[in-house]
Amino acid sequence: MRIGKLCLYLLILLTRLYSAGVSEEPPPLRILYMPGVADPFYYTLEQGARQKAEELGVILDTAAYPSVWNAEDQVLILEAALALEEYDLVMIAPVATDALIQPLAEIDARGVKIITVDTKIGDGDYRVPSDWSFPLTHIGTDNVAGGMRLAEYIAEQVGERGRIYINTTTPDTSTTEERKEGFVEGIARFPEMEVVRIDYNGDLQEVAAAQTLAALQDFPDLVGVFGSNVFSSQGISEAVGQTGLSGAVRVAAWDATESLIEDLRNGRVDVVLAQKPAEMGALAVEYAYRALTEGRGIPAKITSGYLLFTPSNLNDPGMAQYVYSRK
Ligand code: T6T
Repeated sequence: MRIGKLCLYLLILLTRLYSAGVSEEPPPLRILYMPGVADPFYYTLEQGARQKAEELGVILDTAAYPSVWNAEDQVLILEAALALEEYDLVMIAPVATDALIQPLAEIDARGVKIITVDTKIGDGDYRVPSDWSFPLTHIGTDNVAGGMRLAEYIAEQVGERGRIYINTTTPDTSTTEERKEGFVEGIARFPEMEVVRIDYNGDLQEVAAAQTLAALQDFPDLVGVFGSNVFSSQGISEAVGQTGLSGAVRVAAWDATESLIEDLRNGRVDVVLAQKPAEMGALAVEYAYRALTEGRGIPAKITSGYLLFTPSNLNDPGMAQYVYSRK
């Protein structure tokens, strides 16, 4: 009889120990989002990430939005946010390919994983071991392809002939450099077309506007201009509008802010490339979850989509969803 009771007690004890062990849920994944600058693109990226985080039970915090595009500011804001809370992973749009390598490597060495969204560090290839191959993955637009597509569109608009101006941000912003390269390559396919000047605006709209006004004066026969991101394109649109050259000078804009879509509607801009920042944000959270919660392997590079807004599809019902949210 005593043996029977002993066995019963042992069985109860083992069951309780087993159920205690099994029922312990792993703590929720904690992700910190570090945007590049305060603008509708990064705000829309955050919206997509937040929606996916809610679906997966992930805790997502956002660091303060930098007011200007600057590596020192971004690192200071990032480190301040990391000092306040423990995170499993940082999803960041690094504002400089080289300056952010060391600060992010130190964070990675502290056990906080990194995913880059939109912009990259180093050459962006995280498969080949290097000083910058530590991020789990990169998620972003195919910027070279988008640049080439806009060049083709503008070439078609101007009869495949004439002089073109490009206004972009900084030489160490991976995305806008890729767009510029794609656009230049695209224009080079048309023997009667030529890029006559490329200006860097430091991601400041007022600088982009002033530079564009100067280019329009220096090259009165310009037939087209390309802006490689939100502040470049909005600055170009401002300048072309001021000079009354809308229509005479075709404008290829990058990023579907409400302002640029309005400019497309009023004829100041001829085509707008819309990235899918919400998709970018959602993919970053989803792949962080796959890697760190589910322990699955993930690709070193994931490409999110883009599409063109043109006067002919601007009012199509399905397009409104691709306009970036206002910050
Ligand atoms: O075009 C986006 C982003 O893709 C790029 O990396 C930097 O500029 C924007 O944030 C718009 O300001």
